Amino acid sequence: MKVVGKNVIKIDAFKLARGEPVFTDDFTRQGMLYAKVLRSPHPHARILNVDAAAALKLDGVVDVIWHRDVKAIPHTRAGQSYPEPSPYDTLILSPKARFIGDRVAVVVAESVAQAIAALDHIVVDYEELPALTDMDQSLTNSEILIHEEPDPRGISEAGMTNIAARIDKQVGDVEAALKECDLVVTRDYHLPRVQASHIEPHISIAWVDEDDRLIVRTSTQVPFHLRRMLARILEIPEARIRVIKPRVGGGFGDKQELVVEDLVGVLALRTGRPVRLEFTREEEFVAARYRHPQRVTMTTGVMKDGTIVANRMYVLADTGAYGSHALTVQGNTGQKVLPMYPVANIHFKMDCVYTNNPISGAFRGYGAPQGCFALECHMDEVARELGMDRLELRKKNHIKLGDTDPLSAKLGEGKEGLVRVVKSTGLEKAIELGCEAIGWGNKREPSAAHLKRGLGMALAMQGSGIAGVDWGGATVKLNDDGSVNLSVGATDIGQGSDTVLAQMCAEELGIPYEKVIILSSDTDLTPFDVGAYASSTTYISGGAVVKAAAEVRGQLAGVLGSHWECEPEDIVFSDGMVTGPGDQSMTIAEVALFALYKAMIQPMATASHMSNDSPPPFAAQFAEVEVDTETGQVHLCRFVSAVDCGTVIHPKMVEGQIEGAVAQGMGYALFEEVLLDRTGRVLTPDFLDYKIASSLDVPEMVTILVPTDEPTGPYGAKAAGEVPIDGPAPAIVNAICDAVGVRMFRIPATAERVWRGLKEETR
Ligand code: SMO
Repeated sequence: MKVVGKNVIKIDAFKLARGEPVFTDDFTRQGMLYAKVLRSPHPHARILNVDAAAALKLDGVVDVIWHRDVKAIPHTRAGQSYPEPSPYDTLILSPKARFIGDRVAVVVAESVAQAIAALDHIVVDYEELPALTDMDQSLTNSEILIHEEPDPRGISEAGMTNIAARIDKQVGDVEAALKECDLVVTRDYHLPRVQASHIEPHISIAWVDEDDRLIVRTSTQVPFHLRRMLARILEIPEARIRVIKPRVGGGFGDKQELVVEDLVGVLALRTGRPVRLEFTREEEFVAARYRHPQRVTMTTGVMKDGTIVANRMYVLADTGAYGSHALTVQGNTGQKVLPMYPVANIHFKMDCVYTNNPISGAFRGYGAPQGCFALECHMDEVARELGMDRLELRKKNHIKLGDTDPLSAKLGEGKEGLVRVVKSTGLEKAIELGCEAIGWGNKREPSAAHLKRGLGMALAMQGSGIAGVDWGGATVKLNDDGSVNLSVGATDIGQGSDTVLAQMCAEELGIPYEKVIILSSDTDLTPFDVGAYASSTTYISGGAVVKAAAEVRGQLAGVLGSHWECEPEDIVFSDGMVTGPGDQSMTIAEVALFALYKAMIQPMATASHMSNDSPPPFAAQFAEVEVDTETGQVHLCRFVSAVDCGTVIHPKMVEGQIEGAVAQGMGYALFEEVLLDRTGRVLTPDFLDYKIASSLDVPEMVTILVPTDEPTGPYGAKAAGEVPIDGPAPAIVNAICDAVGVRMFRIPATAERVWRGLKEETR
């Protein structure tokens, strides 16, 4: 291949390096107003009245809205395909506040400072209600109900309990199987609340244009879902809405959600002026989304020879005040994780409960990081109790080529009945190469007497899009000079999808990469795409690009076939040249001129692509740590990721995805945790108290790509964006246990927690 698999220059590299105005924030409109949200100081309270008279008298204040001013149309803010599997439990502005930080009123003013000043002058009359901030209490308590709406579509047991979503699915018979096992191991694993911490916050600008249309320029992963959702909740036709996604500075799932767009939309329609709303970092911690905190109970039944007979996973998760992604994230905790060991008896059960805590949602891995942590720590625990090598236990039981994912038929995300069969896997090879790179089996000496060294590993799998649900469109149009316009609904959020889609387009047309001009994610100008989530873009949107480009190539071959009097199939497109079976040959530019001015056709095609498959990418990840036996401090020395993402379209960008995931996964393992007090107030709303890994923290990282050829993927590609986030936390925690014999059932494994564990060990 000429372009696919090459480290071409990232398509937005130069404009970013030059600091061009590419982000939402770089854009302004004349007469723009600034919005600020007044947030609830109470975890649970009725909003009886809002008196904005004093605020409205202040300089520059244009408007203040609260729930009386907007129509109550229940919806979900989760950016998912219609019909969304998340409960319709949310209003633009609600008569009830359900967590400290919930929206109460919104101010718009001529400046940010004036909007902030006005917040203090709004008088709210609250009726405080008892609150639930503990998920165990929420599960059993039916006195305090967080959601009691009359028509809460999609809430599992609305009006009776606080359960937002539940799943209970079984393959085989786990209870019976456990009775036959030589050993049964049960453990609880505790996962913290963590924030995606994308550097660009949520930001949107909306205005009504000269044609009376609402234009929303926003930092999002889901422009087309937003258009659909906004039309419904703002009660204007979709035809009157245009969503434009500029360059996005990171999303990680936190922007697979309608977080601010409804407010700028409402206010632009009300005031007739452009309105801008940008979250502060504090608001990101209070009012954006978290990876769901969970407690995962794993039970594994195993025979003496290490054959796993049964696996049971029970998940209790905290969705916070609203249920965005409650069902599907927790579904993935089982569905994307348990198939790693495709045993005959699997039971997956989960309860996801409302609490009066801030809202959980999508965050890279979408439930799998929690499940993978539990399962892969548990495999080490099972191996230890069995007296078997932990690598051998995994090798004996992990999923192999041709194996069926036993849960997929019962647990499709939104679509049941699609059975997943592994058609490509590099997992064996990844394990082998990863072991070699980390030096598995010959631990190095610690660098000082008070330090102990340990090695840990974890296996991970994910999906490539949502089978039977995700789809995208692409349009390819050839220009006079042999360049092409490629327009896609797919959403580049910094991960580089514009680049890989342009590469695939160039490859298919046999033209240089530089000849592709890509436009993505503008609901007026590009075809539909579900957006950037579920690791779908390379696999799903890439499929659409390849189809559209192939069709344009076919059109050109047809035209040239009659001109050259040869079979279209015998015409070859390569390196910007088009050659026939004889000595006929033209540059792609000459072909374009011929098509446009002689044949008088516009070579152009639009294609759609979906897949009933979601082939898993695989990862084998390995950590080497040093633990300070005096302080409990863990130093991550080296981290090895061996990843099978099918055909690698752009090696450097995949390595970047993997290294970024290791940094994020390291934070999850060792220091990231959003702390709340008993009332659900965020105690760590900034980067002073909530630390993410910086370049000084990250270890030596070794990244090994283990390409396979996925038969259902474009050029054999699978996904890469999420799978490498799953393994770091369990690999690191397994390494800590290997070093000092302390099993961390709760992450992050802070120095204090490890130190406490060490004290207990020696007692
Ligand atoms: S966590 Mo992603 O937006 O599927």
